[in-house]
Amino acid sequence: MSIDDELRWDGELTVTRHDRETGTTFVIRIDSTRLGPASGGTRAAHYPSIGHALADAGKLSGAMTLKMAVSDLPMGGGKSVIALPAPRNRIDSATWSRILDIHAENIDKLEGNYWTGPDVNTNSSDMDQLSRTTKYVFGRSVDNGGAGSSAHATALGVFEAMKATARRRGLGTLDGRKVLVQGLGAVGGDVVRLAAQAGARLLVADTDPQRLEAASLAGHTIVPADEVLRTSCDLFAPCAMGGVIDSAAAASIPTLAVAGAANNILTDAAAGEVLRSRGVLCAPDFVANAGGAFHLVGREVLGWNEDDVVERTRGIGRTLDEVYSLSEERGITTEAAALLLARTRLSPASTTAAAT
Ligand code: NAD
Ligand code: PPY
Repeated sequence: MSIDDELRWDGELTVTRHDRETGTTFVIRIDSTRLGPASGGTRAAHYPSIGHALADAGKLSGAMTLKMAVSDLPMGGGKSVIALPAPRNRIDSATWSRILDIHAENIDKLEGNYWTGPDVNTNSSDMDQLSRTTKYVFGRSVDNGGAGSSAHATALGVFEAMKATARRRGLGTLDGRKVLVQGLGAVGGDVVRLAAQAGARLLVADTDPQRLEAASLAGHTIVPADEVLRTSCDLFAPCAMGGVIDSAAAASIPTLAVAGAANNILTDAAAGEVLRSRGVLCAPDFVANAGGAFHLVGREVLGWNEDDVVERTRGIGRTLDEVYSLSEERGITTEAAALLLARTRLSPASTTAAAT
């Protein structure tokens, strides 16, 4: 993955900064401000190279543009990646605090063209700290005047996506269906709870033994993390990381449907084509996981209350129905159909953009 290739990205802006003292590289990518200020969370991770960090920020910010557009939210797409010198759990609190302060300075210099929020390895208390330096932050803790964690809303939206996808695939309700959830974190843990309440038989995988133990105590079946793509189920819900289904996995994964929280579940369009050719119905992630965006932007920009967030998040099932109908009518993948819907709103002729 070369930096030259990654810098030939055609989004609106890439900002990078390196902090020698902590060995951290900061990336902010603004993919689009067509519908409003760019927005998307801050992800902190240890990457193999700066090229990988740039690539991740680029793909994630593109997904945010599509998520905002398809969800009819007046925001653009952006994302921050903090490339750490070591995995997050090996960064001490003083170092982490310095990293957050530098990140906040970078965001502030963008003067509101980019608004951040929580993502993998950042949470509401990190947003609280960022907000001491910059105001362009969603998802501060409720005590600190913010909307708090977006995970519940995201999980509710994913649950709606699972139900709509199972129904459209001819599986009926989730009752009695085998649902495999990969990742039992803030979102996946809640998805498991909702699916179990709906009568699903849960198979679960995580790399964290404590999370597995809790799931086992709750009566769910544990699947080893490296067996996930070979485990038979009715519906697979990736709720850990992106890039889980490439063309090879798409050709063999023993499931009838896919709907999860992770951003960029498919590595590329070809993986979507392979799933389609096998009749595996896949919910585009930027539609399915928009509940968090409804929560953060709805509460902090649009003045919604919790009921409004729930109502809009439940609408994810209807948006997916629209996507699935379009995909059937045009004979295209569900991802391509969702892109069409998003791009209609992003097109210069659309009158729904904030700028018009
Ligand atoms: P999290 O960090 O709380 O949980 C992730 C879980 O996945 C952890 O329990 C981790 O141990 C597990 N995991 C990591 N690698 C794994 C592997 N190889 N196999 C199985 N489990 C593995 O994160 P989260 O907030 O629950 O988010 C989950 C996903 O949903 C992320 O990809 C995130 O980008 C996406 N997402 C989250 C939100 C939100 O509101 N939190 C919104 C949109 C999208
Ligand atoms: C995501 O949904 O992937 C996020 O990054 C969360 C988010 C959503 C909207 C604004 C800021 C962060």
